[in-house]
Amino acid sequence: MTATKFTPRVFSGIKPSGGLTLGNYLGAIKRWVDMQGPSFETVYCVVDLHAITVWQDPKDLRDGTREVAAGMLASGIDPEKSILFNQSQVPEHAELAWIFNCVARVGWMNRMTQFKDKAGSGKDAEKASLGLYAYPSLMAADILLYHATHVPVGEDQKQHVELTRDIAAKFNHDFGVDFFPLATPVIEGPGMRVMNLRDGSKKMSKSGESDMERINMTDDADTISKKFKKAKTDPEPLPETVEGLSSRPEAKNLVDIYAALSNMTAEQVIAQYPGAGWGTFKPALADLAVDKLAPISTEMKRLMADKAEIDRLLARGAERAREIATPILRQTYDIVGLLRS
Ligand code: AQP
Repeated sequence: MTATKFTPRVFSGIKPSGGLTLGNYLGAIKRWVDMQGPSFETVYCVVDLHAITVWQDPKDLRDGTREVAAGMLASGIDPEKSILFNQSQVPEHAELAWIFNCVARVGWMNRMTQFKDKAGSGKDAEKASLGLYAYPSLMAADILLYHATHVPVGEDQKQHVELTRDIAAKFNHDFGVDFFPLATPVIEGPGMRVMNLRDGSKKMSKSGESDMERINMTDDADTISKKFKKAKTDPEPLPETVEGLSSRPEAKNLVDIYAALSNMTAEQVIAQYPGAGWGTFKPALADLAVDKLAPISTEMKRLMADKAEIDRLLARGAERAREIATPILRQTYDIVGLLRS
């Protein structure tokens, strides 16, 4: 089955498990903004039910939900062009996730690398929540509840979108229907895997241990400059060609960040700074990042000052989301044979 009989529709989300990072911006939000337009219906979600798969302080969770929504709005998500809401206000997500828990196989979940990364192994993994283990099934529900055909995500989420396709295919096969589309992951460009500034082998995360390892969307200009200045690199200057970045993860990361922020390719960045030392490149990168992020963080602060307005926008977005989600869940119940009397 192809996705062609379905309305071209984009779904993607971000967990409010901390402040937004440059990784979330380049890997997700920046591209979500670009996908708004006549080619797709766009549905964007603050996935608070995913956040609680690890402990969240309730007040921080509420604030974080509003902050992530403010970050999306400040970056250019237009609540008129897109449906923007928080997941828990559309209970159909959790209901469809239960059905998918009964479709997905334990063996599939056991292969998910993000669970292994987050839960550790052995006794540590046993202490992880059942929700963290089942997370990919909820993510499949998020996507398929809207019959989404395209899912723009960072590279770390590729495996979960592939699992979503497996769940859709198994559901369709088990019930002999052509009901759920096989959604396509949209993963392209140099910002798809922004790495930790202190360790180029790990991705930049909101919940990483040290604040110095990430750029937060709310960091001020001095903090951004300091973090790039202290970012780990090797002693060599930038190479003359992009091939020279292989086996140099930290250097590659800084070049990729520059490329993603300036809408250039890594090749173009290297052509602009061939053989440059870090004393030249790091300040140029910091200036570029400040230039791009400062207007967003200023707008985020303005939006965050009016919580009632953010809440109003999210409630309106949830109403619009339910207009799509409710009939799809009802049809799913009918297909499965759950009686609606
Ligand atoms: N470092 C990254 N590079 C590129 N894309 C990234 N994304 C996250 N980190 C990077 C993309 O951002 C979207 C939302 O991700 P999420 O917040 O739902 O979950 P996550 O991937 O688990 O993000 P974090 O920052 O690592 O959160 P914590 O630390 O709380 O687990 C996704 O499209 C993701 O690919």
